[in-house]
Amino acid sequence: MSKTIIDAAQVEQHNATQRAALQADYDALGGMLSRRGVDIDALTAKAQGFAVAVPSWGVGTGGTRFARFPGMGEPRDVTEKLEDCAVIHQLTRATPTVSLHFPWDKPADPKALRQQADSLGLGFDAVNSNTFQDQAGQAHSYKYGSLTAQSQAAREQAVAHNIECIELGKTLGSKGLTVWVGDGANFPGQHNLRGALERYLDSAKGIYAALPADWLMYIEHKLFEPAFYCTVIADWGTSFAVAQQLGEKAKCLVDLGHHAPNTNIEMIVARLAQFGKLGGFHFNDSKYGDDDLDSGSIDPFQLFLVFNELADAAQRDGAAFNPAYMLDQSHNVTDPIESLMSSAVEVQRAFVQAALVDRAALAGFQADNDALQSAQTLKKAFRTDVSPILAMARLRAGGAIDPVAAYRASGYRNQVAVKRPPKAGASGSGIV
Ligand code: PSV
Ligand code: MN
Repeated sequence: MSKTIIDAAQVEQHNATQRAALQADYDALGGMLSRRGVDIDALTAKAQGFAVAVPSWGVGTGGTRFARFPGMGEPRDVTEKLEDCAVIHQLTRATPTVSLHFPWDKPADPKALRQQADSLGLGFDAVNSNTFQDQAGQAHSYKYGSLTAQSQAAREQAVAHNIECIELGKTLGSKGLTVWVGDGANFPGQHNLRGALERYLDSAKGIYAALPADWLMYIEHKLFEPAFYCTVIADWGTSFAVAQQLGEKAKCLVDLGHHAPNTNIEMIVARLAQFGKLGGFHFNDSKYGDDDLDSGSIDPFQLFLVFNELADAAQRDGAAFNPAYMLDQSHNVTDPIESLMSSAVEVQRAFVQAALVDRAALAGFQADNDALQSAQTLKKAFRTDVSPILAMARLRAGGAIDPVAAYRASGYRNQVAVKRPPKAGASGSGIV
């Protein structure tokens, strides 16, 4: 039995105050769904099987390019980050893994970190490399790129860092490496567009060669920022071409914020799934660009449509279809634990709503060219308030009926604020 950070009796006390109301809501929804031929308990069991990884960097206040306003009791190192991640999983029961970012989270003793995670009932999802920043004492700067740099020494250093991430990940029990580079150009003519991608491919092959047999390499694309004229891996087409060139263990990672506004992301998801290259997601939401807002906070319908494609792919491809679900958010005005819990629940909500789509009816309407009823079939699932299913899934798995309320009632933030005094000079800018 893993250790709980918040006293289990406190969570139980919170649940006791809401249990009867939840049961009434659950029974009402169950009756409504049974008239649609849906067994609510089967759906709740499905919800219990859902999991999304928490980004270690999400439990601190991210900040923007302009400033960072730290919150109380922020984790000061990776062990404290794991404690916060354990709280998120304890209350939501939907986040059993953590995605680490190196060198931000480089542990002094990787084995000890794995033991800490084990004792908290956590595991590790994909590890992330960082060649978008220079680290203290680094021999070669990434100012003009990393995997695509003109400097061979900088490229080799970036490849070596990714291989080091794989080695750390192996000790931690991770099974994947996510590679995102900010490489690109700010001026037309600054890069030879083809030459930069050739250098990327050459470097990426060096990383790919170091992947263990049961690992995946996730290639994450991003439209712009920090490069503002062109980014080397800017879109899913480039990501797909790279993944094809590298081989079976290379797949594409879709960060929802890394597209132009109004891009049809669900179609990108469908395309990548069709050709066996959908590796996974960084879930978040956005209004303008890579805003890293809480999942489902701006466009929950888009999130649902993404999961609708995932449900379709799962039905077609069965167990072989198993993309990695991760959050990637930056919190500036909320308690990061509350935001991450809410986001995990929103992603799980989209997953359950997509499971409610009557796929046979939809296929029939599509075959009849009945556009209106096809759209209504999706809307019917999307409009169903599955909150009681999500709450019951948490309750049955030992979590909190209302994670944010239980978290606030626990006083966790105030307790860690005492244990974790702010570091001098901890404000400033940047996501770190
Ligand atoms: C880049 O914007 C990104 O989405 C990548 O996943 C990074 O690893 C992450 O954000 C953290 O900066
Ligand atoms: Mn990302």
